Amino acid sequence: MRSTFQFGRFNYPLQGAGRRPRVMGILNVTPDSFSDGGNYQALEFALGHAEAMIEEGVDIIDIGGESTRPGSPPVSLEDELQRVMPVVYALRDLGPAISVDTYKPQVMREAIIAGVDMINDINGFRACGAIDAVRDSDCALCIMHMQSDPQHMQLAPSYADVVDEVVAFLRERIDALLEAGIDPRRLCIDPGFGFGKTVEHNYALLKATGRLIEETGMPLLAGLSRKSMIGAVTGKPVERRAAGSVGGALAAVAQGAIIVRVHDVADTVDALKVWQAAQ
Ligand code: 7PJ
Repeated sequence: MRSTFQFGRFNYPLQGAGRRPRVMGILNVTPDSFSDGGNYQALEFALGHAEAMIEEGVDIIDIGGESTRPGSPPVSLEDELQRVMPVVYALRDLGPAISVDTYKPQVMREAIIAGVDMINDINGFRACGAIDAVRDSDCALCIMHMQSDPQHMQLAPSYADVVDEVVAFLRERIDALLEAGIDPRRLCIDPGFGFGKTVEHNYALLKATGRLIEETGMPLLAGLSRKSMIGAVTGKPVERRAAGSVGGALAAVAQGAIIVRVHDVADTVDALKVWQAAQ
């Protein structure tokens, strides 16, 4: 494993005394059924949520303008930019690192101009123009594995060997980014829990966290917060999955994950402090 993770304005040690797991808080900027759908209301809500996460000790805020839950319809470029960019500009200088969750090259470009520290792409920078959009910057790049696409991925997930196939996919994407001249210190991987995977596939990947890191040589980000893999084990509905999600985050970190992407920032920060104190 290499020694640092270049994260835009930040530089995370991956070895030695400076190494510690980082908490990425999820900030969805999607107008929902109980608001009137107005952008202003969505912005106000998002900024309030971000302030709360900052108070709770979040390291990174991951801003997303498109729901990628199974079966979700895509969002237009214009709508995504109008949702995400005002939030990026409002949060950029408040302390935490800023990540944008997008697979659209034009959103990546705008976010990088605004100075974000990470582009988090559930599509693994496979869109035409995605690699060009991120090449000439110093932001971190999260390469996530997904089988199929958000509208179809949970219909019939199928693998001969899920760990082998995810490793092969991630290696191929890492090579594509490196061939474009991107500094390997900017890259991290993510197995993409819930993205074209059954509960069994998800746990096979979680158990293989150490192998994924070793076989790609990359730091790993784990996003399992409140997902169906947590509900399947606890029997809890999505609004009562915080403790189960903290358990999953600890399992990932104990096997070497450096970033956990979560909804429940305060609980995860506390759990990781105790875990870190026991190392
Ligand atoms: C993930 C993500 C994840 C990364 C979402 C949800 C679905 N980005 N974006 N990893 N999940 N890197 O949060 O339930 O697991 S959206």
